[in-house]
Amino acid sequence: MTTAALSTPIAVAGLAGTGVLLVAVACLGFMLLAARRKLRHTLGPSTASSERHEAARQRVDHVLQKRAVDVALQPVIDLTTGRITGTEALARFADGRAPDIWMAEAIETGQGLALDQAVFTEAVRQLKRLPAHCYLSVNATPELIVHGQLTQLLTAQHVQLERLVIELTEHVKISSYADLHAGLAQLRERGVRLAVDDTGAGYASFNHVLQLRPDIIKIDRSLIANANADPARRSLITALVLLALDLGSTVVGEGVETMAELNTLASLGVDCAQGYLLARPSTERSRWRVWTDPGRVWDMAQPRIDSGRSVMVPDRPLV
Ligand code: G
Ligand code: MN
Repeated sequence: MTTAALSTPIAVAGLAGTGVLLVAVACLGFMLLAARRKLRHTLGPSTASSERHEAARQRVDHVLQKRAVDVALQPVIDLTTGRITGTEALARFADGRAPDIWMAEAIETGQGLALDQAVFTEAVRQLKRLPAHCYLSVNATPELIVHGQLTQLLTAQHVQLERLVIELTEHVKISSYADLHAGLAQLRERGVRLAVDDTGAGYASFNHVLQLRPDIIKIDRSLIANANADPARRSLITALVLLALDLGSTVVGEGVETMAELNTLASLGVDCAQGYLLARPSTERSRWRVWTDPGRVWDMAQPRIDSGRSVMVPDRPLV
């Protein structure tokens, strides 16, 4: 046998061996890929998104540990007297992101209720900074009312319950009115007032108001904006004013930005207004003192946008 004759089968065998090896490597590759995919499926999000998740969890944790949330107040003004009736507490975070974004992040990391409780606690603490003629209105989610043990929380903080208003947003769908009623009953029996927030913007406004029979109906800015130029918006506002009359509720128009909107609300019988036209929300205690001064009256003919300097006007009746 020649060398050539000998080497051919060896070469063939060699080639076949390389082929098997390649197939084996490819198979192993596929198996590894499949295993990784399966692992990713079992373990949840990819590394990048689990890092994001962990960073979010730490951010929320920091807020919870350090109580790193500030409270801005915005006055609610009686349209017939021009006097303050109360203030709404709004959460403000150091990074400037909106409270809704923080809340969504906390829900994702399983800290939704904890953040809700922390923000609520920080907000109600401000009541002691306000004089007796002012209520404090604090936003709450249905989840917080059902599971937040608010009665215990408020009792522990010695909050004057008859000066507290809880605003329940209309944006969130209520899964059980029975649970919500049970949670609210405890608070309302003790003198806490209930406001339906964002009325007219969310799910089934009228049904929500009928179910809850709130002390205060807050009309959403989406109905207020340009109501002066829109008969349909004015009809809806009137419908809410009539409903409020039957329920014995007070009506607050939210997000009032122009004189035309303010005059429209007054002419339709809305009781109170809140919005940039009257004062922007502020975290400055000195401004809270100016707003809540018993002598302070907003001149409804010229409320001026309150952008840093509070405008004091003489204490005189409005016409
Ligand atoms: O949904 P709720 O009513 O809680 O929302 C209050 C929000 O509306 C706050 O973030 C507050 O800063 C904002 N806000 C208050 N007054 C005005 C206003 O006149 N115009 C607008 N666009 N937003 C306002
Ligand atoms: Mn609100």
